[in-house]
Amino acid sequence: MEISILQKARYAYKPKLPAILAEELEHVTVTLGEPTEAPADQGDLKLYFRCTYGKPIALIEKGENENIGKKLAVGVILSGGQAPGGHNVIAGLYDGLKKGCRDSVMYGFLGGPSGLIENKTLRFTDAIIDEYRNTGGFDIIGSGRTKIETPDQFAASLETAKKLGLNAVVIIGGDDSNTNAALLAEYFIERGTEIQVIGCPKTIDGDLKNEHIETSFGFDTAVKTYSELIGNIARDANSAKKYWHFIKLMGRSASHITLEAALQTHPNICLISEEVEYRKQSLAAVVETIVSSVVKRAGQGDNFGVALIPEGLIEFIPEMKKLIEELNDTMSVYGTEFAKKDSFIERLYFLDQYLSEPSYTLLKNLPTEIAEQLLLDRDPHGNVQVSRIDTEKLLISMVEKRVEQLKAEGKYKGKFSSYGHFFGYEGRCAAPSNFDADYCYSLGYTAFILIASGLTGYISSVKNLTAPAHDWIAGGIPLTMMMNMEQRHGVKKPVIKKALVELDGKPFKTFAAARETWAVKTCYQYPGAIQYFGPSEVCNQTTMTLRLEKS
Ligand code: FBP
Repeated sequence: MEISILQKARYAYKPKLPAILAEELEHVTVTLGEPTEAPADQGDLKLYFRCTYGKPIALIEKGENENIGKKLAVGVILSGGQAPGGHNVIAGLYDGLKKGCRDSVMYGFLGGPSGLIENKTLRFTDAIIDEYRNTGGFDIIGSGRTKIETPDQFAASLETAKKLGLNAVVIIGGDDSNTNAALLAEYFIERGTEIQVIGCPKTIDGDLKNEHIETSFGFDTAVKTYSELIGNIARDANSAKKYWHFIKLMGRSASHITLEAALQTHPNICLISEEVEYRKQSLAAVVETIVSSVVKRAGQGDNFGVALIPEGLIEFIPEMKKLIEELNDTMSVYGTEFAKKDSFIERLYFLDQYLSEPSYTLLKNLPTEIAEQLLLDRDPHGNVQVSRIDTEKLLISMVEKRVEQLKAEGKYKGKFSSYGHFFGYEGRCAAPSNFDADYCYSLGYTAFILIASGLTGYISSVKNLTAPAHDWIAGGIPLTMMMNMEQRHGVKKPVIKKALVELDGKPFKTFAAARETWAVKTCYQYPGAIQYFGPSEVCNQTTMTLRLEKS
């Protein structure tokens, strides 16, 4: 197969490791701190995690480690949405494992957690790993969104692990997948086995982070990719001066991607879902925010602009949130009956019986296309699939109506022409930036040290990420330390808390201090493409979000 020159060069790239991981491995060990506590619901969590609750934080340090050289068998799973760098987590884990003992073996579970349940595997070789080093995508073994939740699924997972003679399973995933990792770790101990489970923090959404996990991998590359595209569109808008571009950006619930893209590109409008919810802004109020910029810019002759919209916005607008909750509840109870309704009108009639009056009226009055999208199948967690709702189109149509109204009242004399875009899948499999390539490789390598040190129920952690990789700090965080109890499908369950945008955090405040200027003036930034080779300040900088949070 023909491969591009860049790809060849990326194969040869040697990811940078924290200094401690570049040591000879027999001189690397784990030191354990004090027992830890979850931030909330400790009592309930102790019941769920009788064997694994409250373990100490593990720090990788210099020291003798006789376990490192033991022969091990490890299985790895890529879980959930793709994120740049996943292949490097696998490569780091593999290289660590093989450096520890050449006879160790590593399996990849095909298609996500279902591969573990159904025992579908690929046994890695040097040649396979080499073909995927520093590449984007999850295609080395594929990913999936199956949740290991029924007793049969847990039992089947254990059976597979036993059949393969595994010492450990590594789950590379987001908050839900790492919650699963914690439950599996507990289950394996309860069943009297020594099979360990280690998680790795993945998601472009950037919402798996806390004091110990500074960022999830993939966020850096995905946002840089979107920011390049937004910058290109902004430059086009400023060249042609005739279109407003409404750009919806991925990120299921949290607006981290949109906020970071705004910090990188300075759009005229950037909506932050968490703020909309905090201010209890209605759909009409959100539209008014955009219209105000459209009108002011038209007043100075600028009939163009760029507006960024987070994918999850719709679920944070109070009246929409209520409608979606009622729809989710109705579908979870009457889903089979609902699925039998062939036409949109039939579905509406059906829902009239179960929705509250305001929700039903709202649904009826939405553009039909949007209403139909709200009624699509739910994801495996019972949630509406926000990436399939054209929020940008909804806002465009509402802004259009409003400016027409203002025109009729003589309050607006501009021209409003628009384009809608959705950037999501464009960024999830991009070739990882140097930051993500290094970070992911270090996470995989760290996961190996945690396994070789006999730990289970931990997530691989690499910190101090705004410093050069040499100074990064590697270790393991007990998963129960990141959990609380939340209502899921009417039942309280342990979950890792999603990190939403904090309105009193530096990234949001930095944006908020500039946005009034951006709304009126044209001051776009054009970040350009990710650079892989060149000066460190061009190639190795991570996101502004992380730099501001750490400053
Ligand atoms: P993860 O949380 O699994 O990393 O997935 C994130 C995401 O990319 C969201 O931003 C998006 O809403 C969703 O996945 C799309 O899901 P799908 O890949 O199933 O279309």
